[in-house]
Amino acid sequence: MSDATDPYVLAQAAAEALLAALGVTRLTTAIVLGSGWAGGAADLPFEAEAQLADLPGFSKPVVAGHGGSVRLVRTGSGEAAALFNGRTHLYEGRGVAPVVHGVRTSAAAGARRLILTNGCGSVNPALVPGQPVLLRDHLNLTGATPLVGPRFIDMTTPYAQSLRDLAHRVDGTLPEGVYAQFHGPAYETSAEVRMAGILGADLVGMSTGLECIAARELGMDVLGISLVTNLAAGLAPNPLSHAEVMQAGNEAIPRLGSLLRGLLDRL
Ligand code: 8IG
Repeated sequence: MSDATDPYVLAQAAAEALLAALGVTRLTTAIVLGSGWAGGAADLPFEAEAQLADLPGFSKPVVAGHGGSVRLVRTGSGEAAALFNGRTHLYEGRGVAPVVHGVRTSAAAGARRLILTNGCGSVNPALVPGQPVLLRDHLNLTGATPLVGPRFIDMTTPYAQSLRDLAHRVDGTLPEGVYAQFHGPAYETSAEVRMAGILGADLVGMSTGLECIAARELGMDVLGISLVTNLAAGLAPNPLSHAEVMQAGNEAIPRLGSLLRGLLDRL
């Protein structure tokens, strides 16, 4: 593979551009905001902002409600954290490398921890719309992987216990669940939702798992938090709509805001 197309080399170039745009020399933390999370993060004070489309290897997100910027925010101990508003999804058809480019860029910029958030459907009737859920594990049902070649990384504990403990200290009521990543963009059939439940999933979505794999390869500690925005297909009386997803996000804004603030404060 030539340097020009090596995703790790591209991430290094993007990291240099990102650090220059944000005016810092390194990051310690990256946070990716998924569907429904932007409102919760809107009030976090930030010191600088860059447009993703201006950085090597990034393109503008295509979904309404998925922004295209990255902000510099501070942890409680004053460390630099990059807050990515929006992500590239596998269903956009650009391949896996663009899906994990933000993760690799963050790692190349020094980040050792990654907080991945998403909006998702619930397969578990106890997890209702508006509920944030910590990921305990995931099922990668995409048939894809960001890793190429003999990169036999350990995935026994994809989501760091230390970061889950931290999140439980922020909010002692947070449940944990297993997230199944589907390729999308179609939502699941009722049979696929039943399948996911039988396989051990509590949540279904279209992100996060592949990014977690890319982060683990680079030694990052990962925290995954899903916002349940809808009951998975077949569990609700009405068909799924993107409007319902946005509405659940809007109603959860205060809770997601204090969760993000509480996590950052403790880092
Ligand atoms: I937001 O019900 C959101 N994203 N696969 N299924 C899948 N992805 C989702 C869902 C859902 N809700």
